[in-house]
Amino acid sequence: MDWGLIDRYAKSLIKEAGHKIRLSFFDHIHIDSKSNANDLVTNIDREIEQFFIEQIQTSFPGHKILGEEGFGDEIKSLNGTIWIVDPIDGTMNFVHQKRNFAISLGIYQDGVGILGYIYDVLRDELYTAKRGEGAYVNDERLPKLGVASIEESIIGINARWVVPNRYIDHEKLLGLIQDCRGTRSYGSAALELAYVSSGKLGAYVSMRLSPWDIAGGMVIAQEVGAISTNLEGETPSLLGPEPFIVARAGLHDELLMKYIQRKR
Ligand code: 2AM
Ligand code: CA
Ligand code: CA
Ligand code: CA
Repeated sequence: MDWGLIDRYAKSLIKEAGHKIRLSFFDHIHIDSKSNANDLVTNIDREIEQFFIEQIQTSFPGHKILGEEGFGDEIKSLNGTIWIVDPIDGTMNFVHQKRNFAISLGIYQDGVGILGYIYDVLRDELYTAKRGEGAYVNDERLPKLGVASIEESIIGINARWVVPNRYIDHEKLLGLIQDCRGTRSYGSAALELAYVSSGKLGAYVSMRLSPWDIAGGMVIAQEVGAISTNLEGETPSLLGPEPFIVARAGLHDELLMKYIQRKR
């Protein structure tokens, strides 16, 4: 497999998709809701996903594609070459703020993440990584992450996980809110993964993320030494929704041992 070629192709697709999204700001955007009133999707999410799928299918007919909006293949195993794409991660931000959203893409070979991309469309910042060759934001290399304590870390977390919820013991999580330096919620899982990888956040925690939210970011995180798991400390399966934690090495252990426990 010529991963260099695939990498160059993926980057050009993402840049073109980003350009299309920026142009869409001048058009009327049609908004629908999916699983609930706050779970939004627009015609742009669908059009961008279809753009990726048509291009990838034409150029790499043997590859499979998993996309959030369902235009790709039905994926039951990670065998083969799979492109996992979220055309707009942070749709609510796209609709309400026209910023703080990203395109996320991960390319996996037999379950192993080879290439990862997160494109902050409005800032024109492309986070990339190639397995074993490091991670970058645009042309700048991201350094390996050093150690940091909870007390000196900013944690990315949505307030909905700190109120009673069906996934975790929220009172333990309140301890984390008290002990850490501060919390942020950006509303785009992909960007929050990019921020952990580039040292802007110590960790990011969410109780329900899907493969397309994390597939690109996990490849980037791995290259800077950040650890991505579910609540059991296992690598996410990328076959369905799961709780997700990404953090610097030492922080990750402390989060799972002390603060984040599955509800019994
Ligand atoms: P999305 O914008 O692509 O749907 C919001 O906190 C983050 O969680 C976004 O990255 C969002 O991705 C993701 N997310 C995953 N499942 C979601 C859901 N059911 N409703 C809203 N956001 C969801
Ligand atoms: Ca969505
Ligand atoms: Ca998403
Ligand atoms: Ca999305």
